[in-house]
Amino acid sequence: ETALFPQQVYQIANDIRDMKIRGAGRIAKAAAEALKIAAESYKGEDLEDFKRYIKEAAKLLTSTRPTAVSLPNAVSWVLKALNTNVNTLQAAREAVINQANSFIQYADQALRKIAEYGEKMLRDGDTVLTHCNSLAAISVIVEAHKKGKKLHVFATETRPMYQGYITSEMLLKEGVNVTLIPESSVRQIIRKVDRVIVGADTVAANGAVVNKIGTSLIALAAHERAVDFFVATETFKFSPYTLIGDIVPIEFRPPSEIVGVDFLKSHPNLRILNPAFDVTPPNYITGIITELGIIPPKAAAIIIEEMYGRPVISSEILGR
Ligand code: RUB
Repeated sequence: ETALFPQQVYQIANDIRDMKIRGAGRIAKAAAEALKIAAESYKGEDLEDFKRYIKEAAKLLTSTRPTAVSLPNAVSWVLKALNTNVNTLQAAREAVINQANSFIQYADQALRKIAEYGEKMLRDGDTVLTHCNSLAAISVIVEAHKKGKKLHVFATETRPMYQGYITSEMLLKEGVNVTLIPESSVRQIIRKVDRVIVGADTVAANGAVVNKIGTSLIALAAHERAVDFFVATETFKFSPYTLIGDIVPIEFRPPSEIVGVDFLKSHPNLRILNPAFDVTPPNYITGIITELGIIPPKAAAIIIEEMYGRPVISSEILGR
């Protein structure tokens, strides 16, 4: 059987699943890129077949990881190309490629805006704590550093996959002072911290933020000492699905990420849970830094409505 998609498309899907490509923003951009590659290398000659093919590629990509809503949002953005009035294969192919490019461009611009707005939340001399590896959070820190603010950053290791190493390297490369800490030390370290800034995988309509496991414990520790807790995120991580009552699915990853295979084998009755994300309630969040401005978490539903429109209710139901 011959493969439906070019090898590169499967490669991107696998790299997202295996976390070689990771972080909600990067996953979204990679998915848009994959749809573009799929469109470019479509070999058939039929418009309807092309539409099915692109939707199949969309399904492959969104099935890779469940939690970050940036993934289905990016894919929907590109699939809009098929809803517009495209009557020929050539037009449909071009529309998909254009939509993919526009998403990637939007994502890059959004990060620059987030850096520009978020930078103002950090003051000269601040000690900042961040968790996991978020490009949005890092761009804020780096922008403040470039503006000449002297910062010190605590980066959590982020067990079990140690994304804190990536964060530390990125910040060191930009000349920012970094101290790596285990996340279990956060309640001890928080007394030295002026601001917490993290990224998001999904923002729910009620303003709750889903991010790397451990984020909500950090928020709790920050709340206890009234330390400002910011979330930096593009609006394509806001979930339109939560506005109509859907729950954000939390990804559980394999036990082998937590313990060695030998230990697992020698304790067959030991159960291991490895949730990859948790939920931070809105009242623990000072502000959400987006490319549209810095909003209180309670305004999340307004952003969702602005981006995706209100859920449609037929006039019949409304009785008008
Ligand atoms: C990554 C993670 C990041 C967000 C935001 O989890 O939780 O904080 O995705 O990142 P994982 P960004 O490593 O499991 O993908 O701001 O880069 O989108």
